[in-house]
Amino acid sequence: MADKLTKILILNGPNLNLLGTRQPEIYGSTTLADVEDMCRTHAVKVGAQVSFYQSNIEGALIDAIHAAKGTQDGLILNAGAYTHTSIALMDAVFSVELPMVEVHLSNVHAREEFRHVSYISKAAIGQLCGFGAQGYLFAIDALVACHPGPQAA
Ligand code: CA2
Repeated sequence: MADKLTKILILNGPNLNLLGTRQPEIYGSTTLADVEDMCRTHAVKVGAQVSFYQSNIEGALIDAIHAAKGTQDGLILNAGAYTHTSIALMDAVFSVELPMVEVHLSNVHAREEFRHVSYISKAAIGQLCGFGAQGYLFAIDALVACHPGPQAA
């Protein structure tokens, strides 16, 4: 039973530790701890096992992506502002050859032009944005749907 679970690492980048404390009109009033609780609850329902990592440091996020190879079935990545700048994070995702879903709380395409560019998207199986914290739950569903079960092996 345990090996049927889709193991997902949920990564959050710079400033997302401040979620729920400022700019609620853009990012909502849910804290990162709340988001993690929502993901844990949802994961149990859909057959996933989730773990979490947040860092404000680009290299630390890259190390976490590298460490996911061979231990995780997929990644969910909200790279924060690194989304729009980081070729290094994009390369890290390509290097581990794991399905990755890009998530943003806000609809980045309806915001400033510099947020319309995403290096992360080039390495993603898909992008979810504008759904607030719910986007992480949709991303879990997407990875569970992509993960080949025993019947597909
Ligand atoms: O919408 C998203 O999830 C973003 O990834 C959030 C990033 C932003 O740079 C991206 O363009 C879109 C910013 C995260 C900042 O989070 C804060 C949360 C609360 C208070 C202040 C910042």
